[in-house]
Amino acid sequence: MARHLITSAIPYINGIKHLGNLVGSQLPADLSARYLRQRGHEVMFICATDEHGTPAELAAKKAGKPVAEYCAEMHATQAGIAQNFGLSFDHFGRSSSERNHVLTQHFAGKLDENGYVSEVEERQVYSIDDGRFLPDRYIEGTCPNCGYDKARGDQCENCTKQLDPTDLIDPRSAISGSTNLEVRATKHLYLRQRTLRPELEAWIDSKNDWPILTTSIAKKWLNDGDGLQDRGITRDLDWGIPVKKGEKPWPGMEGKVFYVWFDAPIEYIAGTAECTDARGEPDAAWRRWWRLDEGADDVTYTQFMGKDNVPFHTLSFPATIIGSGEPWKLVDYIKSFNYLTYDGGQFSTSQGRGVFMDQALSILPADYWRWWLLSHAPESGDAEFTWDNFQQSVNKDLADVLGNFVSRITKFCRSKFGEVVPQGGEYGPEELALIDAIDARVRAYEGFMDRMEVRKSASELRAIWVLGNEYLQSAAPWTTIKTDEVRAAMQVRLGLNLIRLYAVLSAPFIPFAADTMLAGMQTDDRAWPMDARSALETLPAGHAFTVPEVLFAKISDEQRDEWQERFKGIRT
Ligand code: B3M
Ligand code: ZN
Repeated sequence: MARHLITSAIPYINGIKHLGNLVGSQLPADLSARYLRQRGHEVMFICATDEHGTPAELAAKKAGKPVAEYCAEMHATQAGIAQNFGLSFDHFGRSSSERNHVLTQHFAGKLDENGYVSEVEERQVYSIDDGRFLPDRYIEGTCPNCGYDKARGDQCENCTKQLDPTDLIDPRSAISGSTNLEVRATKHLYLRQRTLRPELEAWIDSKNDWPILTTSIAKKWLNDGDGLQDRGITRDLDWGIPVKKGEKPWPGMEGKVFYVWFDAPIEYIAGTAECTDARGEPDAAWRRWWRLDEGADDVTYTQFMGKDNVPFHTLSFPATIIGSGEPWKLVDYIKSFNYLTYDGGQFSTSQGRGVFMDQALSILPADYWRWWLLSHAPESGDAEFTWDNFQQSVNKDLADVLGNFVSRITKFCRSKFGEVVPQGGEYGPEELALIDAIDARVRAYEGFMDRMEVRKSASELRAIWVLGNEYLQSAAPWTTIKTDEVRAAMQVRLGLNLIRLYAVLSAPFIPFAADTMLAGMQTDDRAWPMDARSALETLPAGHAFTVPEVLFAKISDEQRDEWQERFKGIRT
């Protein structure tokens, strides 16, 4: 048994996330957490809402609510949706928590003590028409690196380059569109990432097992132009974590807050610290997940995120950790994802183009989405959601292959032997061949799951379902029973045990259907199969079961067309 710390990139608070956000971080992180728990490991799975910065302020303003109240409500909303999607966080925290305030100020204080913070008299963009300094992402303009004309002041989403607003060509306010901008002087703290470059480079170079996507982005920005840039870590905003050196005031920084990207990853740690144990007591042992001097050296830490988040997790956050000079755990493996596109274009939060998490659950149960999203995860390149593809995948994989298997075997047994597992005779060559094939595929499935190869895991799982269907088709107990009732009973016993085995293997992908299957088989034996032969003897002759409800309903052409129309854009 090993210990696994898993974090998902923490979603911004300003609104409900779309399926592209979900598949790029929270969902694959959940897949991994569920799998590792099932394999008997100790798992700490942390997510949270990312609550600071101007997006939160503006969204609250739009909703006509004080920002703290808006964030509290939206956190509850996001937490509820996450739960309905089966996201099995051990804790879903908030970056605005008291704990994160303290930890963020602590890190800033340590970085300063160690000489990694400098005060910079900065010229910053002030919007005269908006009456405020414009935070980075609320200045739009042309990217100096790639020429994209809607680059934001913090990052170009086209080429992923981290930017400073003053880098932009032809800047304008993204709040009002006004170009009536001027540059005013203000003082800010900078994290001297440049100084930490040798340590960061050595650390990144030591990670030769990371996905190419992660490493290539990390190296690109490590070696960008004249090298890694120092980053501003404070902002002129009201909402955020007040700038302090540990518990002490920071002279000259009164009224300023830390930059959202400085405090957000620290919430991974704060979120763990906010965890409560089974009795609802704070978990005093959280430090054993994070402090190398308190037991975290045997923790494997994996982060999940979309590719635009990679620079912050390979450079900025590690710079915070390393620069603190304290023995905090660094990430071991970063699983990053490309983008999911929607029906020939992008998901768009502002235009409501695509399917958002709440809408998805209002039309179909979570497992339908989980299965499609994970089996099409944008791992090696971008992936595209189309309603056609979704319909096919659900109807074939879930309804025809898995659902049909469960329904045929249980209904046949009920009609011939009643709702109990029949005895039957010994396995024949067909059954032994099936058992061998399952063993081989389960080992392959474990290999892909261990390496977090999401798509390959899904197709291996599907192949395991197919084995059962093919067996059932050729064994044909409905024919066997006419001449050899004992043999037919054995075939059915094997089939019922396969249902339990499928529930166990499929649970990381489709946890709700897995529960239904186990409930039908009237067992809670979720033991991972060490060898298929004994795993398929879990339900003995005489064990009662019930025929489960239809596991997966097919998506009709009418539904497909209606949904395609409904989600095409301009959400109100
Ligand atoms: N909230 C961006 C995003 O959701 C940001 C991630 C923070 S991870 C510490 O894509
Ligand atoms: Zn660019």
